[in-house]
Amino acid sequence: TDNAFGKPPVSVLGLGAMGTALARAWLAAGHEVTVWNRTPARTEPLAAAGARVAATAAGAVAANELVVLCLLDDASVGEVLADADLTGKDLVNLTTGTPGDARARAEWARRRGARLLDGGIMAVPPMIGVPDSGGYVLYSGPRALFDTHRDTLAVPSGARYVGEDPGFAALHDVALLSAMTGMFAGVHHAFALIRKEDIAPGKFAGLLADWLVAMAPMAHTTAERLESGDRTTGVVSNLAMMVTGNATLLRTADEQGVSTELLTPYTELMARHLEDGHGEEDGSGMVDLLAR
Ligand code: FVH
Repeated sequence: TDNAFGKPPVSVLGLGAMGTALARAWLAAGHEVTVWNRTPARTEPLAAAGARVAATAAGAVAANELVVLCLLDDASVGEVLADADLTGKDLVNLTTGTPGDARARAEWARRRGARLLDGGIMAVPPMIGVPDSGGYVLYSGPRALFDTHRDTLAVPSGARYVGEDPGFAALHDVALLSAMTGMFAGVHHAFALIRKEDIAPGKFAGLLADWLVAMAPMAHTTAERLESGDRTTGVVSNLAMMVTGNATLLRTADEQGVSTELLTPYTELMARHLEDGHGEEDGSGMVDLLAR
């Protein structure tokens, strides 16, 4: 039951870097928190901060209606909950997995009498419980379940609901992380280009970050092209020009003694799209090429 301040109690299973940060945030906000971790020593700092410690995962599940899982992977969720009575429980699974994992886990929970919200955490542990950190958690699953726990879920980080399909949080999460991976690859390639020159990485970093921020709104223009289907009206940087420009990127990498392993696959895809007759379009057609 809610405590005197109307704050629902929460069970947190999995006290790695992220689970610990989540449990601390709920404790700091005045929620009663019950914790469990496979390696019991990890519960000690939280016990010192006021958490109740369950001896077993089943005990932590039994303690509260709202049960948060933050484990290494989907397989560990299955293992940890194997012996727990999930009847009537509201599970919030913040363990990273694929959309398929989330859909299967939601059905698995339903068969065991529980409701499940899946969550994708767009934050690192130091951002948890920090207002305005920019972090948030994407949630998907039953809307009513999200609304029931919305205030509690908003404590560690912003809570953004992305749909009834239990796989959507994971899908959004992985899509964002995939874009981030491409950005990391580009950043590392850029630093490699200047590595052996008399250019201070610290000074270059400012230019690089500003440039990436300036280019980020292209996500919106891509979305507009995908939604309208119009790939050519008002194009300012067409594919034919970009493919020619890519050759300069590759030749510069050669001149600087930098591997082209990161750039080559994408430039080859762009060249293939050009050969298919899309030279007057912007780059949004690459989405169709990839999704085929
Ligand atoms: N940390 C981060 O930056 C990212 C940010 C975005 C979201 N991820 C996901 O969050 C999940 C947990 O990540 P984490 O950082 O807390 O991970 P670890 O510190 O490695 O802790 C892992 C916990 O999982 C427990 N565990 C692992 N396998 C099992 C198992 N078979 N049975 C029971 N528990 C298991 C582990 O227990 P122990 O090793 O302490 O006994 C930790 O509690 C994850 O999905 C990230 O992708 C974090």
